[in-house]
Amino acid sequence: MPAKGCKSVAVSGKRQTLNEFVTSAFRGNSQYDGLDAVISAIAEGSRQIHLQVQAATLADVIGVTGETNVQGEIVQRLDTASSDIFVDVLRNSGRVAVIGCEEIEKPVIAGDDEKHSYMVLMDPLDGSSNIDVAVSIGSIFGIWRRNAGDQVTEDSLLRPGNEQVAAAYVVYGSSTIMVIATSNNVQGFTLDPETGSFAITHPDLRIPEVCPYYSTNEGNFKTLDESTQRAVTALRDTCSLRYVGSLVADFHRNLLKGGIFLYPADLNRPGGRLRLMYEANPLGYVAEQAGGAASTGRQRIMDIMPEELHQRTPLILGNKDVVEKTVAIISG
Ligand code: AHM
Ligand code: MG
Repeated sequence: MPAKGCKSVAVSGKRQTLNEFVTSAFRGNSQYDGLDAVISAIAEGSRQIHLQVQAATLADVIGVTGETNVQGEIVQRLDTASSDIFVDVLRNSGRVAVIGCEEIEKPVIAGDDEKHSYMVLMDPLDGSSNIDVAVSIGSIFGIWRRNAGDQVTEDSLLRPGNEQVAAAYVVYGSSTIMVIATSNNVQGFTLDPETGSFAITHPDLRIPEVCPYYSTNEGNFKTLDESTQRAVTALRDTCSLRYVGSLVADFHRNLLKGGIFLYPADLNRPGGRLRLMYEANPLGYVAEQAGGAASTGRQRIMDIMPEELHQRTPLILGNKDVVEKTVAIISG
């Protein structure tokens, strides 16, 4: 209930809801058959996580679990809760055959009859270092179609980003926003906390042609090779720095305002820091469908043939022209 004197704000009004959107965009379209159930499941999981994020300190979900995940990183309680929630809702959608997750070493096989026609790779809680300091965090999803008739195995997920049929992310920030991309189509929805449903607020997103911002961890500058240092120096001359430290929040900011995100390879992380399958591929897909680009500095992210579920990659992501100029300097 709102505090005395505060009016509750219903944001959805007469806007198209996410349910209406997925029903009209995907249902009855054989290319996207069943995708409405997958997206609705993600929306339901995000709604639950939004509530936990809002009440994090009070609900005792902040803190470490005492375990390390498959990346050797400290697992926050909210990481585990988010992973459990999304595995549950995706499994219950009845349309997902297999789930790959940052927090789970092996793929989770959810079903293999022909209705289970999608494969989802996810970072259920991106930006873990920002959980306990009330800074934006998020969830990221790449969605592939399963080859009809193929048996579902642990290797089924090892497919390149260019075969994704959709991708989505959620930012839990000053508001909770879900962005969904399919071929040449990127739509943003905001959660109405009053009703628990998402309503369209950012239709037909395109990354701006201007690129006023760059986002990178400047603290790593001295560990970059010489050509990457030159690329970052060039960005310093033309852009302002904005770095949240949650990939999904940095990317979302750049998608709305114009910008480029870089987590290149460096001396300490020769293979890069971020994960190919559930960070770079999905956000690379969203960027490309919105007119942007994603590269390792040598190769288009979408063209990488994955070798393992949790592999890392350098990532340069955002405004197409500026990504291309940056890649030219790095590889030049
Ligand atoms: P996480 O998925 O465990 O949260 O880690 C990934 C995060 C990204 O969100 C962010 O871009 C990056 O790590 C920040 O790394 P750094 O602290 O080295 O700048
Ligand atoms: Mg992450």
